[in-house]
Amino acid sequence: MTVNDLKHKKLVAWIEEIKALCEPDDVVVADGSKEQYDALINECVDSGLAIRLNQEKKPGCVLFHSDPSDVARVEKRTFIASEKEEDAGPTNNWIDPVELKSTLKGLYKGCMHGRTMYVIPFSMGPLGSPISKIGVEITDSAYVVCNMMIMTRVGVKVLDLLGEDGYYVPCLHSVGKPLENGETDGGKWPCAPMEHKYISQFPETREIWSYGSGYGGNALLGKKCMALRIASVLARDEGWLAEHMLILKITNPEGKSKYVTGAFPSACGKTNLAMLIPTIPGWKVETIGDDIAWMKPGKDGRLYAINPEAGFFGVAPGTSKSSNYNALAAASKNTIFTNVALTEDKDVWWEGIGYDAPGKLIDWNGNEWIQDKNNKEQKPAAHPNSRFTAPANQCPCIAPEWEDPQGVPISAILFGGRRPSTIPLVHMARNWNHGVFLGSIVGSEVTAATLDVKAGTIRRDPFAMLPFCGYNMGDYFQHWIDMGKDDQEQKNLPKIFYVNWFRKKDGKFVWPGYGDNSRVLKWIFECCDGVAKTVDTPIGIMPTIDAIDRPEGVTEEDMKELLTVDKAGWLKEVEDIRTNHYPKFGKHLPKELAAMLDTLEEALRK
Ligand code: GTP
Ligand code: SPV
Ligand code: MN
Repeated sequence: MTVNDLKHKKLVAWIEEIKALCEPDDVVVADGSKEQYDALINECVDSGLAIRLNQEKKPGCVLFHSDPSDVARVEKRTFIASEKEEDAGPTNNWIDPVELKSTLKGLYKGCMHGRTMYVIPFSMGPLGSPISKIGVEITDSAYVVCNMMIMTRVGVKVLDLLGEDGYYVPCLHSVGKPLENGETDGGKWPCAPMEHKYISQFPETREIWSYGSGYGGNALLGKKCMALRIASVLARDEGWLAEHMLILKITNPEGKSKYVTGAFPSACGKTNLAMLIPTIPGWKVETIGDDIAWMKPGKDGRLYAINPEAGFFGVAPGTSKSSNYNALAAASKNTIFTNVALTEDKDVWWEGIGYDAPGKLIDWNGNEWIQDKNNKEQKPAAHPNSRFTAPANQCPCIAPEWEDPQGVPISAILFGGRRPSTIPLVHMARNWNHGVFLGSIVGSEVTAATLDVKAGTIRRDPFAMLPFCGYNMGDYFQHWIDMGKDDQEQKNLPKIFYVNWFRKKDGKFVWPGYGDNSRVLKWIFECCDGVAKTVDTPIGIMPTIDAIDRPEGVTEEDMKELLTVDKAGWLKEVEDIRTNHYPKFGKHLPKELAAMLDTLEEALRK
């Protein structure tokens, strides 16, 4: 498809403008067809950028190895370019939009030399749903086009919906590596050096300009840039919520179902929870989404959620038959792998796949790699943030209603992170505002999903949205408070919980996690029905010690540790929030949250 086939005048004008700026060799429109996808993948294979995997073991699958400098989101190079710095708030990087556009135009000038410019019309959310939004990404990366074809709904149907004058969010992307006449990438992943990478959001004009990276959330602009950073701004203005949340459906042995969303920071277990196989008999979990939820109030006062994505961009390491059977099944065909290791028979392997490396591997850097289990210092064969891009409809546990344009009604919202101490396995907020308080204080160990912040350190990541909120985080807290102003007691709004699967003792996880998290989901289910065994504590409502069935290997002693309020630890928490976290927001911090902190401290000191 070419630009001549397009009927949308404004879109055509934008494409011409970008073409004149970036100077590509040619322009191709993504029509969403399998033929086009296959042809693009073939090009990547022929040019040496991708390796076709063993078609018996992994039909329709390929493997890409990125540049070693381009392996995850780059938070220090991510910008919210609002007109006023205050509107970006204390947690975002800010550059004046006029200045940033001028810098970027300098970089974009001629940046697509020797490359094809692709135009990708895409829908976040089921086509035509009242909750969905349309975007158009311009990119010079075939890898990005193929990933977008899995992660979003792409092509002619979207153009039909747009018509001649429909609204779309313009998303501009370049890997930032122009080619000289006759030069090729020579099988090397193209990207720009760190200081030239810019992942820019312009919240007032609702534009995305990304430069210099070809990886994940930096480059697949429908995902974090549009469905979270720009969408969070739209959500604030239009009265809904755009969140970094999984959506699951849970059904009890009597056949009664509820829908639950959960916000955990990157690489903290959303995909795993969304697809878990319960270890308690008779219970069933199905998936609606694994990373992003858009929630809108319905006429009945309940919150209805859709998954704006159409695929999973999931963390590979740690994914095994026993930890996440469903993710493996979803990624068993028609999947793009990035930065995992390659076996001799052209299959994939990664740390935590559930079996030893079968012979000699090629690691994610392209080097020979032989497993040495005695060498604790051995570098991993797969990058810790290596990923699979798999179509959601290939997931065996995808819920039949996952594309319902109306969304699904949410009963519970979970917050959580990786906390080796202090935070118990689960507690429930007393009311909506208390739940917002819990979301606002979430802390977590940083993971490999972020390139430029040291992994392992604990940082506050409110609502798991720290890198994804498109405006002042204090105003975002206020927006959450406002969403609950008429329903504090949560007659219709979801109940809110704080969970922690990551408590450690002697360096080992105390709670087995994964499928056993269903035991906690069961208690949450019972809380929603008002039939759970609960006890009131200074931090909120908790399960009694016998309310949650103990999994194998968890002693009564462990359970006590998981479910006791660590008063000293929580007082340290309060202190940190009071001195380091909340003051950042200044007058933007809702007074309700400051009051919640006082109430918590009083209760802990009693
Ligand atoms: P993003 O895609 O980056 O947003 O990550 P995510 O939140 O979807 O995380 P994911 O489910 O991919 O899990 C990340 C890592 O945490 C994987 O290595 C998992 O094996 C591990 N993990 C997930 N759930 C649990 C759990 O319940 N317990 C423990 N110990 N590890 C878990
Ligand atoms: C995350 O980091 O939260 C992800 C991966 O889901 S990325 O799409 O790269 O943002
Ligand atoms: Mn994520």
